[in-house]
Amino acid sequence: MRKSIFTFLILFSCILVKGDDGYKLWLGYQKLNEPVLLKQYNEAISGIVAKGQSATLKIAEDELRLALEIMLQKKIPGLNIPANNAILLGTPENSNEIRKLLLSGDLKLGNEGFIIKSHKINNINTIIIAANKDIGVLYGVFAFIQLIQTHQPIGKLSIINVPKIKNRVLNHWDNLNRSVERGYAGISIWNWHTLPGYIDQRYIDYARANASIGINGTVLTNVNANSQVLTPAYLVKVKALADVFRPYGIKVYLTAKFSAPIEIGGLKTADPLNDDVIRWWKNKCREIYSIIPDFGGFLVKANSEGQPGPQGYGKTHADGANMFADALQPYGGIVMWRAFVYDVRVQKEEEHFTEGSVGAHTQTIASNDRFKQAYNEFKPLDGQFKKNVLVQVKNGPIDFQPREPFSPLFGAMPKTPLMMEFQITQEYLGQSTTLAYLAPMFKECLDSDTYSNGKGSTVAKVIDGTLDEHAISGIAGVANIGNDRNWTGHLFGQANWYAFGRLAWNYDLPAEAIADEWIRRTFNNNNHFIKPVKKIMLASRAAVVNYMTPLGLNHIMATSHHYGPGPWVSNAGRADWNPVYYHKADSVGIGFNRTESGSNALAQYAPEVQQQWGNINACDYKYLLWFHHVPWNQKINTGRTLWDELCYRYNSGVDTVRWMQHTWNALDKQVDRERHQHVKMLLGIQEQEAIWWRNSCLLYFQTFSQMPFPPGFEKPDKDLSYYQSLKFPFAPGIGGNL
Ligand code: GCW
Repeated sequence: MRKSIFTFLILFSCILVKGDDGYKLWLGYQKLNEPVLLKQYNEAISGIVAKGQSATLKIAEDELRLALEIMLQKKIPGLNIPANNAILLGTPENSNEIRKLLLSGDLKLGNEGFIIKSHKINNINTIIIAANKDIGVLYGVFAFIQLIQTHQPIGKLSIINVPKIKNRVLNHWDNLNRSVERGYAGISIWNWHTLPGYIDQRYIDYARANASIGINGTVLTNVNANSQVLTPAYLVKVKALADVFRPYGIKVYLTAKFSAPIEIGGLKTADPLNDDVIRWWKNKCREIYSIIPDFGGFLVKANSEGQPGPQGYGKTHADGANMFADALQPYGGIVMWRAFVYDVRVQKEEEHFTEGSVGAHTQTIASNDRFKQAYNEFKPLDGQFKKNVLVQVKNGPIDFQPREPFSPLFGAMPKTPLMMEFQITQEYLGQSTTLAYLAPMFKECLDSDTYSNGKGSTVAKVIDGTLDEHAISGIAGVANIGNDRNWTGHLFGQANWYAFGRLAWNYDLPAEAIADEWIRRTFNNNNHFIKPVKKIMLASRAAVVNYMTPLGLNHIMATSHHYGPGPWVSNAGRADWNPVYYHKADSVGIGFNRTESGSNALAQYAPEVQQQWGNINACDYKYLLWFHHVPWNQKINTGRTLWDELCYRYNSGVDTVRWMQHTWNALDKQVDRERHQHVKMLLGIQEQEAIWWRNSCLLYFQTFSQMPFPPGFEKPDKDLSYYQSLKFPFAPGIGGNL
C-alpha cells in the first residue's frame, strides 16, 4: 500500500513538473472536460464502420479511434454495419452507401478531397466520412477530429473540402551528415546512418502530422545537393522512408545535383543535351522508380550560389529542367526547378567594389540590381518548359526577408506553372529564439494582386494554376523541423509548420482562424488563454519587421549566419551579399531606388503595381525603402519624417515584444509549466534581441542621418562599436560538410 502511494506521488509530481514537452504537436488529444459537450458528442458517436482494407484506411480508423477514445473517454467499437450514430469511413469502391452519396451530387472531390456528412442510411443516423480515394478519407478523419478538438457542433454536418493546390511539399535543407542548412531545431530527423534497418518512431509521427494538415510531399535533402543520395546505398534508405510515408499520402522527392553524372556516374560532362548524360539520368530514374514506384521527382537548384547547372555548358535553365522532365515523365514524376538565381557575372562587373565606397557602389549596381535577376533569367524562358516542370519561385525577389513585395515573376510567366517557395524556418526572422507567426506573411504574398490578367490576378491564383489554366500546381515550405524534442525549437514554430500546411490546402483561410485552431488543438479551448495568445501570434511578425527591418529595409542581417543585425557589413565576397548594398544609407537618405531613375526593377511589375509603389509620396510605408531612396528629413505618408518614423518603428517593435512577454507571463495558470517556461524564457531572449536590433540599427543609421533620437524613446545603453564587435562563430544553421 505504502509503495503504491509512493509511486503515485512520484508519478503525480512528475506530471506536474514535466508538463508537456511539445512532441505531440497539435495531435496531443486531451480528455474533454465540458460535461454538456461531452454528452452531445457521446450521443452523436457510437462506433466506427470502416470499409476497405488498405493501410491508409487502417490508419484513418486507428487515428479516429485513438482521438475519440481519449477525448470522449469511452470505448469506440468497430462495427461491421451502420448502427445508429456510427461513423462510416470509406470510398465508393468499398461501400454502396458511399457510392450512392458521392453519385448524388456533383461533388468534384478529386483524388484528395473529402466529404463529412450527417446522413441517414435506412433511417439510421450516421456520419459519413468519405472520399474518392483512401487518402481523402484520412484527410476527412483529421478534419473530423479537428472539429472535436476545437469543440465544434457535429449535429448537422455537411462539409466538402478539396485542396486548391496539388503538390503541397516540405523542402528539407538537410544534409546527409545530419546538419541542417538554416535549421534551428537540432540536427536532421533523417538518420541516414541507421536507415534502412531502423525506422525511428519520429518518421511515423512526422508523416502523421503532415497528413493531418494535408502536406503530400517531402523533399528529403538540401537544395545545395549531394549526389551520394542518388547512389544505390542511399536509395534503399530513401525507399525505407517512402514506405513509411506512403500510407499517409506523402510522396518522397530528392534534390538532384546537376553534376551527379560526373560525380557518381563517371561521365566527363553533365551537359543536359549530351546523349550520355541524358541516358544516365534516364537510367537513374528507371532505377529509382524500380524501388520507389511512386517517387515524386526532383527539386533542382542550378546555377545559383555555386551549384552547377546547364549554364556551365552554355545551355539554359529550360534545357536543364527538360532533361530531367523527360527522364521522369514515363513514371509521372515532376521537376521542381528553382528560380532562386542571381547572376554570377555581377561579381565580375563589380570587382572595383571596395569597403566604404557606398556612393560609387550605388552607381555600379543600379543596372544589375539582384532584385531583377531571377525575372531577367526566367521570363524569356516562358513557354519553353516541358509539361511536368514547375518553376519554383521564392515569395519575394530577394530572399525570405521579414517582409518582401511579391516576386515579379508571379504573373510574368503565364505559360509556365509557377510553384511558391515559402520559408518556414526563420532564417531571417530571428531563427528559433523568436516567436513570429508567419501566416500573415504567407497570406500577404498569396493575396497580392499581380494584375497580370486584370484585377484579382492574385499570386494565389497564379500558383494554384487557375489563372493560366495549368494542370499542375505546387507550393513548398522550407521546413523548420529538426530532432529537437518539440520538433521546431521554438514551440510556436510548430504553428508555422501547421499554418503552411493549412494554407497550402486552402489559401483562403484567414491567418486568425488558423491561429485559433492551432491554439485549441495544441493547448486548450479556454477563451482566457486563446484570446491573448492569438493576439500575441497576430502581432508577432509585424513586431519582427518593426525591430529588424521597418519601412521596407531588408537583408541587413549579419552575413553568413544571418543571426542578428549587421547593417554596416560591407566586406562580403560579392557586392550583393552585403547589407550596405540593400539599404544604401548615405548622408541624403536611405533605401534602394528601384524606380525609373534607379534600377527600374519596378518595371518588372504590371502597370497597376508600378503605380501602387512607384510614387514616393503614395507608396505604402511597408515597401517604401524597397523602392525609394528617401531623404532623412522627408515627411512620409505616416505623417512623420523618415528618420522619426524609423525611430518610432524600431521602438514600437521592442514595445510589442515586451507586451507579448507580459501577456504570456500572465498566462502561467492556463498552461502546463513546461511549455509556459519554455516560451517565457525564449521571449526573454527575444526582448534582448529586439533591443539589440533597435539600438545597433538606429546608432548605425544615425551616423548618416546625423539627426537626434526623438524625445521619449529609450536611449541605447551601448555604443555602435560595441554592437559592431559582436561575433557569433558558432551560430546555428550554417549546415556545411555536405
Ligand atoms: O536563403 C538563402 C540561404 C542559403 C540557401 C539559399 C537557397 C540552401 O541563405 O542557405 O541555400 O538561400 O535558397 O538556395
